[in-house]
Amino acid sequence: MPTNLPPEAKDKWAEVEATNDPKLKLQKYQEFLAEVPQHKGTMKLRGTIKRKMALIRKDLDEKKSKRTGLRSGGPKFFVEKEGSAQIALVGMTNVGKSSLLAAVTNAKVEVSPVPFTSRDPVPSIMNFKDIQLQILETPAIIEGSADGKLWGSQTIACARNADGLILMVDLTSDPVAQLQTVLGELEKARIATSKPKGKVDIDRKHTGAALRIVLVGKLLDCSMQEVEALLRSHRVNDAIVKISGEVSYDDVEEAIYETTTFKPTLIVANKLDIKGSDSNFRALERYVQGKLPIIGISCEQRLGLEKLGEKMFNTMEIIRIYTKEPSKKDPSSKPFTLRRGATIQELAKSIHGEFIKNFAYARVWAKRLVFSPQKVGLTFVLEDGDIVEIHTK
Ligand SMILES: Nc1nc2c(ncn2[C@@H]2O[C@H](COP(=O)(O)OP(=O)(O)OP(=O)(O)O)[C@@H](O)[C@H]2O)c(=O)[nH]1
Ligand SMILES: [Mg+2]
Repeated sequence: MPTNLPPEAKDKWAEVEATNDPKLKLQKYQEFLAEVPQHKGTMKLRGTIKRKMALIRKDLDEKKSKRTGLRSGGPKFFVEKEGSAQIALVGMTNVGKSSLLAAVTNAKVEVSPVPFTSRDPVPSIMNFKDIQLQILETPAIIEGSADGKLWGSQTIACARNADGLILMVDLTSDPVAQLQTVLGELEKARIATSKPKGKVDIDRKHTGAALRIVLVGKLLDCSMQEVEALLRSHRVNDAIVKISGEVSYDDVEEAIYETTTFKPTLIVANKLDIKGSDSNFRALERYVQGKLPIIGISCEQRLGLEKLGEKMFNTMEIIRIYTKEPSKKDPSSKPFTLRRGATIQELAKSIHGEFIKNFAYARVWAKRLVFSPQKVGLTFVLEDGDIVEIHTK
């Protein structure tokens, strides 16, 4: 949906982008917002700005409390990542988020029939195979979370920062409606749960650097000239804009304000123990049509929990690589974890930057290879369970 911003708003946005001073930025956001007309086409944009302002305010508060030596009592927006992946657990209230955390990790959280019990993100580690997954319970989502209602700014910040999501629904009340609400809020916050067909990256440069548009893909409904005119009308005159995959005019306009981020998502449908919930589960499956993975569980009866680790591992597309030193007989028992499609290059990088510079070749042991070990180069695509020995010059 087009935002149809007036030129005054576009000028203000240029001022927002031009400053890195948090206080000034906050003020510029406010001024920008005052110029944004209130209609459906700008709804997402207004939400984005409010969230960005909340983040800056939070940052400023923290700095102030550090200076004064007082402990920051404010809400947590970011939780440090641990393990192979940070997975934000999102859902409406009372769906059983805390119950799940308590069931699969050693977190001490409050489970209660009272709505909105959890008001702060709570991280906890779940062991799976020989790796660890960090699950982060977030405050409940309601309609309006993306605009900052209740603890929305926190939940959205956690979801945007995480590597993936568990979207939890309660099977004792309409799960499709819950799914729609949560997906709606995520969408407003420019969090995509399915792999986007295209991507727009805007890398702003200093004044005078000129505008360069690099297209490696296809524009769906506009020409390069129109894209350039759009960017320039939003005062994007000095930047490298990378467009890859299939991208529409609206996608380009959205990227000016905030890039859409994709999070692999697993739907977890809880309370399968309650009578009648199986028909709700089937309705949910019909609605989702296989577009997202779903798992039915009961935290209370501990049903289906044994499948959760595997489902998350697959959804997150994690692969485990066991490295071996040339002088040693056995590979390390602790794997490096990467994402599906990763190559020797990414492995080398995650072990040590120096490895790439001095890389000679690697040897790989894997069941799928006819001969193991096989001598390979940096572009070799790894799979879960591969054993790799890197040789340097
Ligand atoms: N029958 C049944 N009840 C459950 C199950 N899981 C959780 N509950 C109940 O659902 C209620 C809410 O559970 P919580 O785990 O606190 O839910 P939450 O999503 O963390 O809720 P908030 O943090 O308040 O948003 C509690 O009364 C739980 O006992 C389940 O598998 N089956
Ligand atoms: Mg809770």
